[in-house]
Amino acid sequence: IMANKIPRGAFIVFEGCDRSGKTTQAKKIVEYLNEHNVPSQFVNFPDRTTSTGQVINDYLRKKIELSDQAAHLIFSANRWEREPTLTKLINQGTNIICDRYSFSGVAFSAAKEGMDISWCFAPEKGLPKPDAVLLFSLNEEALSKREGFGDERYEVSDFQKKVAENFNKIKDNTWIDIDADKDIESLGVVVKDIVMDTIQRSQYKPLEKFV
Ligand code: 2DT
Repeated sequence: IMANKIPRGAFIVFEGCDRSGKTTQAKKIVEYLNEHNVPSQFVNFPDRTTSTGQVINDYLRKKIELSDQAAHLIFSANRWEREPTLTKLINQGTNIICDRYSFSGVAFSAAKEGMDISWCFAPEKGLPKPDAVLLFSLNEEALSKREGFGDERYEVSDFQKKVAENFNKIKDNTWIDIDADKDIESLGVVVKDIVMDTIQRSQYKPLEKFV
């Protein structure tokens, strides 16, 4: 019965605080997969190239102010803007390695006064649910040894601490904790194993949605 079914791509999300190395790892694994003829694409959120993305970019660079709720919903709209393309790519067999997703949306917004997690999660319902979430974490000592933050909104260590706490609140037992306190190569080995395994086990399962 399954004879005609083509394997779909896996949808894998890399989450964590700034400076954890997740972007480097996401790009590196995509390069590796494509070199080995496993069609894969790097995607990141916020996608600053779309129309909502330009507003987000101005907001993060503090060129404009938005209410916390409005900012939150624009980050979510930015994902919905990309959703049709993402779903299509996945169903056609491309693996998506995604640098930040809905969880960053919730963890960052809910780190602000008066923003609660369930309100923040509501507009994410219906978006594709990742097959794996890798949470990159650094302990405080390791974090302090890495180069400093830039000067975008949110790049402040007290705020990042709240974000880290939120990631730990929203994660479930399917998330994979990655201790990011390793060199690029060693971390790459850990990531590769998880990604290959996820691609394998997701191939013939339907892509789920957030409920
Ligand atoms: P980068 O540094 O990765 O470009 O992210 N953010 C991200 C949110 O507040 N909400 C979201 O939905 C997403 C995806 C995290 C820029 C900043 O935007 C934050 C850091």
